[in-house]
Amino acid sequence: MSERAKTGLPTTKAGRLRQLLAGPSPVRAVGSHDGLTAKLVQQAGFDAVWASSFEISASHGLPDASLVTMTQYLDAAAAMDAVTDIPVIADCDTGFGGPMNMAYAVQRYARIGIAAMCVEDKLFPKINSFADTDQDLLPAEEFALKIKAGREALAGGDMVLVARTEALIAGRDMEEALDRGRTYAAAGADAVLVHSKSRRPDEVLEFAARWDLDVPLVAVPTTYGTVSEQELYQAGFRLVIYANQGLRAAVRAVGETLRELNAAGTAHSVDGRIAPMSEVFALQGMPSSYHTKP
Ligand code: SPV
Ligand code: MG
Repeated sequence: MSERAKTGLPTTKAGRLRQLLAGPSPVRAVGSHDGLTAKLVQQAGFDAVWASSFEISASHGLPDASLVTMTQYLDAAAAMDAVTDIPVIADCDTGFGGPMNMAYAVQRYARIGIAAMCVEDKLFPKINSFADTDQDLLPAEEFALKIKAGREALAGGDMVLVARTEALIAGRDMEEALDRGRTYAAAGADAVLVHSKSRRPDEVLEFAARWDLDVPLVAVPTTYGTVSEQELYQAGFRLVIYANQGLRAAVRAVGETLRELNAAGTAHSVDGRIAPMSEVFALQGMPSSYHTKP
């Protein structure tokens, strides 16, 4: 028996995530799209990596609209998982199809040790929740079949299944959002993510106040970003996902640097605003004896 097994510490990242979700403070995850950004998330001190469909799609130069395939998402999550010690929560959109697709995806993700999968109740092909367009939902009972299929495919495995309702995003009322959450929990979800594009946290806080199950809630405070992690935790949220701040920082930084480089015509012009090679070497895990000056 391993030392960890003897001490009762979880031996899998899924087990670790389950332990964190039951802990005294919110689990904090940050969006990522590759090994490097996942390492940055870990290095900054967060608890988990959110393998974001928005970020992974953007990293391919594509809209977050079910264009990237399941195996591309899986490869991206695997790359993040392979170089970090913290759990990866894979954003799996609508589960890549129907219940059979969901079951297959769960088996593939579980086999490589991904800690959690999150699936949402929009219609396939889905489009990002903040796109300025109407959003269509799958009937709750049909989505519950995907959760059920995922749970069965896990066959007792410890991967965490997060069911995400887009009811509020799609303009449905609070009652429906709560009913959907309850239906998904009954179908086997370990946690329920209620997404909102409100500028204020009131919507998700009302959801949490009326949530009557012992199933942890998940929040993505992108638009209602003034709310604190502590307020969310006290309301009942156990996982807080900062979904895309890293990618948006990179887009801004790279764009500005390249514009400056283009205007100046010397590499030196941007030296002051970019990381030295040694910093990247360190992130890559290059042996320190190889580190260099630039
Ligand atoms: C993502 O990061 O891909 C998410 C969160 O699903 S959101 O972009 O808000 O839909
Ligand atoms: Mg997504």
